[in-house]
Amino acid sequence: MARTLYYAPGACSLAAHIVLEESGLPFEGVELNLAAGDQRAPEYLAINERGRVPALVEDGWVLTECAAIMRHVARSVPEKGLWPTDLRRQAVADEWLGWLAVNHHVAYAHVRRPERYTADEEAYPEIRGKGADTYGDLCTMTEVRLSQGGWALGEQYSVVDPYLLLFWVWGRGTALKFDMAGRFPAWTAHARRMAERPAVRTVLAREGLPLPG
Ligand SMILES: N[C@@H](CCC(=O)N[C@@H](CS)C(=O)NCC(=O)O)C(=O)O
Repeated sequence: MARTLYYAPGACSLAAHIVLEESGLPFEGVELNLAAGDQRAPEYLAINERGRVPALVEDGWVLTECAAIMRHVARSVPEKGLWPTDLRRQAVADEWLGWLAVNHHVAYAHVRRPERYTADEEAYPEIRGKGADTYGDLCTMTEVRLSQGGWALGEQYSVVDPYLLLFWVWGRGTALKFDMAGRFPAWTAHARRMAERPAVRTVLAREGLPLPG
């Protein structure tokens, strides 16, 4: 099967990229430059009319939305255990994916893309500031959830963990510059454990991102 992942370095596609690498499925990665507007090029809009990454294409079939791609890839390789089999564990995995997608991602969008939330450029600093505060609050809640160590679902590594790494990377990044190790030590320990995984190291290197330190 021909399988292609459209991604941008350091974007939310990072999580799907890691899950695909963990899956062991063969795929081609196509890198988009969001700053240059590749996502709005007609060739890409023909794949994802929303003009966003990630997009996964399997033999011409297109799937978008990070969480959906991660679930689909994980379920395609049940032997890897990236998606739990136990019903309640599945529910908790869905709980994590939904919570992260509608809270962390949206708070971060206020920081990076204030133009989505107001037409008034003078309001950008306030929207960015409030988005950063909200992101910090969400990080604190994440820290509490991860304070018992292990992976998001306990002993079982799953698709939730790469998604968590994405939001840790964004917290560390230039837009937020959070002291992740100082403020969120349990989450940072999780990020460091992630960095021991060969698939994670491969993808971080491919996307030009430093390892969690
Ligand atoms: N709900 C989508 C959001 C996708 C999204 O917003 N992707 C961003 C990168 S993190 C993007 O492509 N931005 C390009 C733009 O806004 O022009 C998902 O979870 O996949």
